[in-house]
Amino acid sequence: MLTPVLKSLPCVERYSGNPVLSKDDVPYDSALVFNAGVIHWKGSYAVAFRNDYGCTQAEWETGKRFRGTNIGLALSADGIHWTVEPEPIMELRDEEIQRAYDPRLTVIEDEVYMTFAVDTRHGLRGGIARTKDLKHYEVLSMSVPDNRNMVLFPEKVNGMYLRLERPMPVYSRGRDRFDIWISESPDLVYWGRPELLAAVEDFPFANDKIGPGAPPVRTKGGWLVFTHAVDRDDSRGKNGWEAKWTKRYCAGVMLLDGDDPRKVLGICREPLLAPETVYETQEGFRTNVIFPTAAIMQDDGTVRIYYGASDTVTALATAKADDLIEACLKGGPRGK
Ligand code: BMA
Repeated sequence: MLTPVLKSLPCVERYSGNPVLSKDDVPYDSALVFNAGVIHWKGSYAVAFRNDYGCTQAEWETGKRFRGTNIGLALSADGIHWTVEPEPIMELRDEEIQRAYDPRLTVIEDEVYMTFAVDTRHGLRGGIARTKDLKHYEVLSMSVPDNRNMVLFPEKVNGMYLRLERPMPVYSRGRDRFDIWISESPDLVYWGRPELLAAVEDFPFANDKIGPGAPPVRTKGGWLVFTHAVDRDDSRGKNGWEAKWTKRYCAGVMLLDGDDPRKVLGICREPLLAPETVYETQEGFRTNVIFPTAAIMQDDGTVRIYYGASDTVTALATAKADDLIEACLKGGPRGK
């Protein structure tokens, strides 16, 4: 177990059948199936997942590496049991772009959007695309480098689209110290009025970086925002396939004002989910990674939280929205 020992909030329950999606469900070349966007749309659940392919753990140990990354699509009546489409839906690769990954899905005014990270020869960029059928995507915008982990709000606020994003300022903050920003757009193409929303220091269990995880969820208490929050300890050694993996990713949660999402009402000061189970701490490509990428409110006030576990499989946990709101309010707003 990594130190300091971190524990998940008692109000969060992992689904006993985890993982809900893995390479065994995928009918094409697949090794790691994780960091997946999920929506409930037109009466069924849809998941767009990251699929790294072309290398097993045994092959990795002989020096082989993944051949590529694509994005797959699966549909489900219950959000738990999935049928994966026969072919991947997206793979971006050309002279400039190396790969697109970590898709998040959002429905805004009945249109479906995907945000995704893009590795390019000139830096990491955040993309936004629109789809009519979940299978074909029109790219609307790509940020300047280095920016990653973009999520869209499912509603416009004061006529503007809103996004959370995570730029990576490498000169000004000493070492990795990456925070969550909010910005707005009239058309999802031109983005402006950026403002710092929450910083690493606001999450006491992180010392490295935070990032928006799932597109925000509206509740009667405000917007719930699920984040990842990373602590790094360079004395940590082998945690997964690589010789050294020194970071631990927990899930965090914060609450934004329902009318003015630029206002943070509270930040939970403990991890929502810390790596604890076998599939989070023992098995997989990079262990001790919990990377939330989707959250869906159920009719009974429960929130389903989908997350990548160990960069290898997709898992599910649930919590009552009221308990999460209480945990955020207890933590209080961020200090200025
Ligand atoms: C981040 C991203 C995620 C990944 C995480 C842990 O920087 O690359 O896709 O889940 O690292 O490896």
